[in-house]
Amino acid sequence: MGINVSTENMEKVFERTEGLKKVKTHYCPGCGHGVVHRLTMETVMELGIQDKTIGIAPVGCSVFAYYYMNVDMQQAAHGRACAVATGIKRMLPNHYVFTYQGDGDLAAIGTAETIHACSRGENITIIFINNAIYGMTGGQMAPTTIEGQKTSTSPEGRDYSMDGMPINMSEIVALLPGTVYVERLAVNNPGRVRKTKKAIMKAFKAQELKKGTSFIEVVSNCNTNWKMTPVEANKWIDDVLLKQYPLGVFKDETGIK
Ligand SMILES: Cc1ncc(C[n+]2csc(CCOP(=O)(O)OP(=O)(O)O)c2C)c(N)n1
Repeated sequence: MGINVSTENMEKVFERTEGLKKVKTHYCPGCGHGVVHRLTMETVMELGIQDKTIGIAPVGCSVFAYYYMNVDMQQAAHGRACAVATGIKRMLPNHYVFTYQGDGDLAAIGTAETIHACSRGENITIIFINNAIYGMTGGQMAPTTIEGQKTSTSPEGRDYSMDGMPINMSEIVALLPGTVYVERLAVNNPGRVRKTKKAIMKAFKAQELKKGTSFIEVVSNCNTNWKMTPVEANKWIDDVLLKQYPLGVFKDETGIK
């Protein structure tokens, strides 16, 4: 039996941004990558900079960011996104250049590139998705995996005495004089999604000011490899993950309100 719903008097509260291509997603149901893709591209469209924006896609689940984001994109090898972004921004200083990277990409193989780009104060925006795991390759332990967290390479749970401790990237890069704006956010509830959008907007605007690097860390989920439902994963972020990764502004010298 069909249900008739009249949409005549309904207010439209959401629309796909033209900054996203009309394609089906490959992300797992519940994954935060798609949300952050949307926020990034809404920002680009609202700023009217679609033809002046260049994104750098990483390896990892977001390797196909260029299938979704309707701007010029360049793929970088594992960990090299900040180095590629540096080169592009220096050649095209009036373009808006951003990297979009997972924690395996940014904080493992790409640690050096990330730290040095931030230390040089490259005028780019780094969007860093921290899901505490290597998502794409089957859920191995990442530098961001927390104590006791079970992964495919730490089936008994991460043991700090054997595996070392997590790397809190925002805290580290905020110490570097080259960064102008560093904030850690999350996308596990609607209020936080809205805050993340504001932060991405500020990070893009900061490129106008040419004062340095903006670093936006987004705590996200990988419910598939965490072996949880999306609802459980969002709760686990609140109950457990954010204790290791507290949200907040670590540095803001942009002067942007
Ligand atoms: C040079 C290089 N080394 C290793 C790999 C294998 N690799 C592909 S994706 C990936 C893990 C990425 O994990 P993360 O950056 O955390 O992103 P996620 O999939 O969780 O979004 C690895 C190790 C690769 N593609 N290229």
